[in-house]
Amino acid sequence: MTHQLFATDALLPTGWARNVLIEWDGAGRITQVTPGSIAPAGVARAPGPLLPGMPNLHSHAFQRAFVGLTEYRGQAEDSFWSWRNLMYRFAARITPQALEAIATWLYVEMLEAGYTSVCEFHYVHHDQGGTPYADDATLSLALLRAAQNAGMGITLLPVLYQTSGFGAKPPRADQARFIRSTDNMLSLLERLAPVAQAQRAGLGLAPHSLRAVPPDSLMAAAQGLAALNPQAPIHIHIAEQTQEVQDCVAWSGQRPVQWLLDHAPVDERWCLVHATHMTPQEYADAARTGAVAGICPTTEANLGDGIFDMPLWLQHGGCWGVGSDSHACVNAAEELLMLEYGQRLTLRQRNVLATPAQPEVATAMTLQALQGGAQAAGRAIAGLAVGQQADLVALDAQHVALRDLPAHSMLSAHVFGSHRTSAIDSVWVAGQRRIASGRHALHDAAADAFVAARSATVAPD
Ligand code: NGQ
Ligand code: ZN
Repeated sequence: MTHQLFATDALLPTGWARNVLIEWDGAGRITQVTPGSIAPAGVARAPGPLLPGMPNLHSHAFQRAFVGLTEYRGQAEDSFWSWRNLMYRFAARITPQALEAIATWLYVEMLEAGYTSVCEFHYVHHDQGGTPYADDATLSLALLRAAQNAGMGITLLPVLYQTSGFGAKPPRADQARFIRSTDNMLSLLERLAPVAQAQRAGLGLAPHSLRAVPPDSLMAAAQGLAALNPQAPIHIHIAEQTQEVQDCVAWSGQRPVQWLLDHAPVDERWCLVHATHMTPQEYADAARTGAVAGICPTTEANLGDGIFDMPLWLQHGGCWGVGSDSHACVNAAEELLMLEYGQRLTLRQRNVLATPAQPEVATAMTLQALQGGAQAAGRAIAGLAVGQQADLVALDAQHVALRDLPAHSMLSAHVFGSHRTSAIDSVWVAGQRRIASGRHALHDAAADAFVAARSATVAPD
């Protein structure tokens, strides 16, 4: 059966087009995109500009539950590392039920905010004592169920975590829930593969970082994954903090990105999350591999990481996408805003990420983040084109912030306007409408379950 949607303005991979008829099949795959059409009688019409759904390329779902609870000074100089100690305390308390409730609400929020797919970088594997659950895949399955419940597209990336620092330092006690051997990880992936396939989820692997995965394990895991699926995505945290760059140099004589490029088969399957601290040579070499730079602007700001040099990355032809990571903010538009503002503040310029083809910054960023996000997800979610999944976001052209503006300015107003109410009206994932009039059908129930799960998780011992 064919489904149709007509949009007066739609953002196609090549830019804005008028009077676009989009058609998709029963599996939610786009079969036709026809600009310059005449709306068929009775066809469903988008209530405003139609955008491609944005992939969120980096999420640790459980972290949504303690937003607001680490924003106080705990020592003379707080840092990423002091935040991490607090974060581990929450990670230690998560139960399977709480994780499912937190992730379900998070994915509802994401859908309402314009994300249609998420890469879940999932590392809390075992029970609170660090013992595997009777079903070793318990927490992975909780995340897949949450995505299924919310109707969110997902690429699950179970995380390999083995050490607490470079040079195979043994894990800390508060990392016990994360630890798996490489063989055990590959068995988990085999166990998850049919489940993921049944819900059309992607499945890949995330070696957590060079701090957490020794070289032998990294190579064995990458080989094992390729044997299961040669196209499967591989995501890694790479150079987020200057401390880890220094530690990597002390260990190997090389910086993390340089080390990774010299020792691992980095290519288009890879997503380098927080490649924040690179030399100009590393920018050039990493971009050339075709790997995606995973940028998490609001989390990187929240954690005091640093600013990615996007003009330099683009100059070398690098691709990129955005993630909401710790979920200090869950809003695709605000991630783009923060990214552009970081560049403006650094360079003291305006409209830094505009391109000659797309002078409107919000349009240029949306299309680029879409391509990189889809590549990192390893799924056919690269926008309004035949063969891609019908992941669609319709803005509300009657929203006061948008009304009577040209379509491309509506997207700019949406991204740069920070309105009190969202200008997103409808969202479809694989052709199924999940958001109508700005709301998900599970909004209230999922919010209540989230609040209960948060209270149970953050309650003092
Ligand atoms: C994470 N988050 O895995 O949740 C990490 C903190 C680490 C970010 N890197 C843990 N933003 O890097 O050791
Ligand atoms: Zn992360």
